[in-house]
Amino acid sequence: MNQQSSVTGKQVTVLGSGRSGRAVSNLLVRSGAAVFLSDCHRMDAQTRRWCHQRGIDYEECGHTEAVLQADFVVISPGVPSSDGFVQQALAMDIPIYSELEVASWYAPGGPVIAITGTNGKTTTASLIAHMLNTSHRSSVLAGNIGTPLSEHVLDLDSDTVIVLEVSSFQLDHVDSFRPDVSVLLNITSDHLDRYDGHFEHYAQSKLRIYENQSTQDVVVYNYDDTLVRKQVEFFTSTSDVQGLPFSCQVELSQGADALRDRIRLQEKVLMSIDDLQLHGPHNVSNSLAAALAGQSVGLNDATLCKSLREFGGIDHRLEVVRRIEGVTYINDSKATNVDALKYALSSFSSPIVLLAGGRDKGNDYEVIKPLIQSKVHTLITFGESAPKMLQELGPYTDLAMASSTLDDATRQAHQNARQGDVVLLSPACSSLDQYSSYEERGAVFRHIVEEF
Ligand code: UMA
Repeated sequence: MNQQSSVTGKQVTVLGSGRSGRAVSNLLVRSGAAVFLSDCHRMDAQTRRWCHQRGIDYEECGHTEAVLQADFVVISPGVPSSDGFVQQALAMDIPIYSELEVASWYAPGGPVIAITGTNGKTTTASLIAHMLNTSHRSSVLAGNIGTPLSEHVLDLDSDTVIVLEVSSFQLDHVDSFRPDVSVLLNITSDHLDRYDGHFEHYAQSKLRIYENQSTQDVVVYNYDDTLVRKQVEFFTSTSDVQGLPFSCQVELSQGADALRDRIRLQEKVLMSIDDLQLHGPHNVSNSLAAALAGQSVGLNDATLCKSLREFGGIDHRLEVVRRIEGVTYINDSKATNVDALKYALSSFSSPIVLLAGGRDKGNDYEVIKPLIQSKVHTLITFGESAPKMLQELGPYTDLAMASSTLDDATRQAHQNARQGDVVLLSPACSSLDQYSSYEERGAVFRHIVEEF
């Protein structure tokens, strides 16, 4: 089953009634399927009403055997593959698809650009969408960034460029998903709690972004990430897919590079690195990736340059909230893993008061100890992981303390910051111990800082 036409008359179970689950249920019902929506928690009244209005059967407060009465099962990104019923469905040969897979069956035929990576995918996807807007190309930005593709896909024209931020969870159950341009930014440790502590399983999931690509398709990849380079170069050497590398470390005869203050595309100088609106070394990489993806769907150099000069970044990612008495407050709530914290610390030359903590995802803090030692004078941890982070990272700073909440931690930071410091919220953990999302956590931080 990999075509929308095969959906009509089918019995489909959808696991999870969040944004993805509701959007894909709607898509399936509109295609003539009978949908059974199952959630492990209580649904709110609005969702129950929504189901009644669309003739969707549902169960709440737990998945039951009923989910197995299906021709296929669609899984929301937040539902782990280790779930007992997912395992039973697999044992019974009931196909399991991610929401992204199902939505992709309905893509009307315009180019699809799919971006994945541990870090930088939201910024890169947003930058590509900005480039397309700058050139007045019809485009839609969807996926892990917040709006599932299922929500949009029936309303798109055949020339609309679909820009997708794709998470490993969304790739776990793809089957025929085939982007025209895939972008692989980097793969470092994240979400190990979902992959039984196995980095290789997480990496394999990310690499699935290009598994169905074929002639005339393109993989844009980070040449500086050894794992990514080896895997993609093996794939492109054994297929008709074109590999387009980008690097901030070596000059490349094909692809994009950024060295000695110049950004080059296919060996031609595009602009100066200093002209990028985005800051930080990781954003130079993201800009190269976006430029190659934009070029692959026909954008010209003038459009790429203009967009790279204009694009100032996204909310909650190294966002300057306010400067108070010489102290700069930065909201990097989107940094939900150790690598993202590493990028954030590398982006500032000023002394740092660091606010970090939340729900630990099996984090290994070893890699950031040298950066903590050289850049952070005060560490304030908060949330569920506060004791672990204090114990592991505290010895590498002048001052370290734990707070139970972000509110307390931010006030402590305000008291301890000196003129010229950066107070950086870059948690390295998910927000789900105390908030519904990293956006909510970032908004709380902003609000506290704005009240100072
Ligand atoms: N649920 C079950 N069974 C389970 C687990 C959860 O029924 O075993 C239910 C929950 O009770 C809840 C629903 O599933 O009702 C939630 O589903 P979900 O967690 O998949 O959330 P969605 O609202 O569908 O949001 C998802 C992505 N969430 C996750 O990947 C956890 C959103 O990414 C994404 O924006 C959205 O689809 C649209 O594509 C968020 C995220 O945190 C931002 N992503 C991770 C990240 O960026 O690191 C991968």
